[in-house]
Amino acid sequence: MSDAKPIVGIIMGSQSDWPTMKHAADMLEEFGIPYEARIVSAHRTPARLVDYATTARERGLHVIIAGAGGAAHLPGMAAAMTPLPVFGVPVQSAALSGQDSLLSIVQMPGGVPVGTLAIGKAGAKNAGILAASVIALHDKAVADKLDAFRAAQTASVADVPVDEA
Ligand code: RP5
Repeated sequence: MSDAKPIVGIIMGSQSDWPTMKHAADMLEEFGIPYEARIVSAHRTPARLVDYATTARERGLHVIIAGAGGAAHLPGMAAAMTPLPVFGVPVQSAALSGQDSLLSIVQMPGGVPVGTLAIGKAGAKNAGILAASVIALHDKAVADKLDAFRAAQTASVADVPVDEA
């Protein structure tokens, strides 16, 4: 994590979410975007959530990535308290494999949007890339890195499949 002032906030409901949410952080690192990562639980630390979300914009954040599992209220509650774009990552749960997390996050009532990603690692990775896309609108260095990332990804795809051992 760099010492620069964070412009993306990654929040998660529990320490147990970090192995998933780290994939968002990894993408932000790749694009050179300063971020912060915090445990903020809608259920266990509601006052921390209110403080985090209500001060996010004035502290200089541009985007919030929020990951939670199970009865995953964190992204929606954060979105209720900040005008910043909030991207929600459904963390894979033990009981219902993250389908509970997904439905909890995606079914926001009209008027309070949460951009909802896929369950688990892919969702966290894409949340990081999506946050970079937002930052890239006004940051040429990030835009160039994002273009390079996409070009490398495209170049990595073979034309013809091969037998694998
Ligand atoms: C949610 O409950 C968290 O986001 C986490 O995904 C899930 C389980 O949390 P722990 O019991 O592992 O702390 O609030």
